[in-house]
Amino acid sequence: MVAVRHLILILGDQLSLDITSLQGADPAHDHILMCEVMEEATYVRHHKRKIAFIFSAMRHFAKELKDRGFKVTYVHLDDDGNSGSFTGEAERAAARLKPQRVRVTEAGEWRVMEMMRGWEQNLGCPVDVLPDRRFICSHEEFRSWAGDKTQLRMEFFYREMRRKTGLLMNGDEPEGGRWNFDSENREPANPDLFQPRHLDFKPDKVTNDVLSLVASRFDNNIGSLEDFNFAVTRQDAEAVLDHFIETFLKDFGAKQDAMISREPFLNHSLLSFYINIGFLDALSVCRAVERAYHEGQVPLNSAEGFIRQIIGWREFMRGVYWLKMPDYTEGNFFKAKRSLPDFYWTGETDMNCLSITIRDTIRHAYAHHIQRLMITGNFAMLAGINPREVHEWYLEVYADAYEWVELPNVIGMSQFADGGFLGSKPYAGGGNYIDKMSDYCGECRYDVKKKTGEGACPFNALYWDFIARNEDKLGRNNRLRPIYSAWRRMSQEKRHDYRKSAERFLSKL
Ligand code: FAD
Ligand code: DLZ
Ligand code: SF4
Repeated sequence: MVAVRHLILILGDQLSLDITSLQGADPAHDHILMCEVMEEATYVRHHKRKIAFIFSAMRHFAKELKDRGFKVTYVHLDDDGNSGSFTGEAERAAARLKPQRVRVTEAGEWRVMEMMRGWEQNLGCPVDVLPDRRFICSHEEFRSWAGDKTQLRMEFFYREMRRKTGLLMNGDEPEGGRWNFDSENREPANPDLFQPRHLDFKPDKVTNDVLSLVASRFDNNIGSLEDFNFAVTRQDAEAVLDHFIETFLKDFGAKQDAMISREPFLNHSLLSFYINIGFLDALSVCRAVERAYHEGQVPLNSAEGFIRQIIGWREFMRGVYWLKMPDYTEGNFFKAKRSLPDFYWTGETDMNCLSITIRDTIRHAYAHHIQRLMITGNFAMLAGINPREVHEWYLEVYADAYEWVELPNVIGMSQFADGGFLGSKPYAGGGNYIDKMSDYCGECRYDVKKKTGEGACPFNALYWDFIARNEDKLGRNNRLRPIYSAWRRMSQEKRHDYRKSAERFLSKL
């Protein structure tokens, strides 16, 4: 047997030819290992579609590597001898191939990085854990930007990333004279009969094998595999990007915050699956969007709004995750204790906004940002659900969920469980907000205009109850000053009614 120089382990969310572990790789000397393992498939009970997507994408990527001449050991979930963990599989391959070194790009999740700590000893050879250069901001750079600030704000970080990448910049100045065009991105819901369709991909043989495997091995997990339509190759993911730019980007900004009953995707890109797994490079995606703007195909508010989500929010979330782990999972600023209601697993609730968002989630392993933030997230925070349970739910149900991006979005942005480290005020909203931004309320059993009592929209009382019961924690927040003034100006009776209505609702939850 020819001696193996490097054994290169590629994890399920590192499916990129440019990943650092593959840089300088030589098919003549190096050997690649990819493995489907129960530990990753079960550390939370992932949505069926998420597992199917990741396994099928991994199998297709392994084939691409083989087509390029690489020797690849691909361990299938049901292969004899599969040890069930990254550590076990790295040990087995190292014992068999006796490489001079093992190479792996750092894992996205803290949990997996902890695992890798012991590898040098277990594998009996040097292990190189390389930085993940798919991100624009390195850990060191983020740490140095964060310094000893007690609160971080995405907007300032985002400006640094604009300067660093040169995206939408004219020298030192932002294109259009402003950094942020969000004020033009809040068009309310407006159902459109001619809403264009997103791309669907028909499962091939590889995907069909994976779908059978997932159906039999993960039958009790949430979700449906029906009409599985994800792109599972890099080429198809690139087609999703092109179609997004041609078809949806123009109105991306205007429709970004809208929610429509029978339109789970609207003008969102559905690119998070493919960027997070490695099929698409975040910076290249942004450059393609910038190009469309310069060619006059899309307006600035849409291009800027989209680029901000990626070089702003996405990078910022990753920075916060690595700055704050492992303690960040424990955040519970409001000391919320209630368990996640059962309807989060079924969508069976009379609250139409929650029912639609959760049913979309079960069906597609997807809900768009404003549904995640202002429907399921908002409800959990107002109802005082334990943030740890909320975090685990989000990690399970979305096909783009990896802890490095999911956790700060849940603990920080959506639940304010970090006490305002990454957000200046909680994203809390009552029925009025949901009614303005969606068409959900028209078909709901509850009356959004009714504030308390039988048939009133529960979000109304829950909102004011949340404000009242957390006055000691939020009362001095400048951005909430008008809200607390309004609360204090209310009659004693009205305040009492709100709190009683919320109490009645919560006692039945
Ligand atoms: P678009 O609306 O088309 O946005 C474009 C891209 O911007 C996305 O593909 C994504 O890469 C990026 N992006 C947008 N908002 C964010 C954000 N807040 N943080 C990071 N990236 C962002 N995103 C995940 O990728 N994985 C998660 O597990 C995840 N969990 C979330 C949980 C909560 C409670 C909330 C409020 C948001 C979460 N997000 C998560 C962020 C966001 O909702 C998704 O990235 C987005 O809905 C993905 O759909 P899209 O590709 O159609 O996004
Ligand atoms: C999410 C996931 C699942 C479900 N299964 C696997 C797997 O079997 N093999 C694998 O390499 N990766 C999987 N992943 C993605 C990993 O959990 C992810 O790479 C780590 O969490 C590091 O971020
Ligand atoms: Fe949701 Fe209230 Fe509107 Fe019903 S009335 S859809 S519960 S916001």
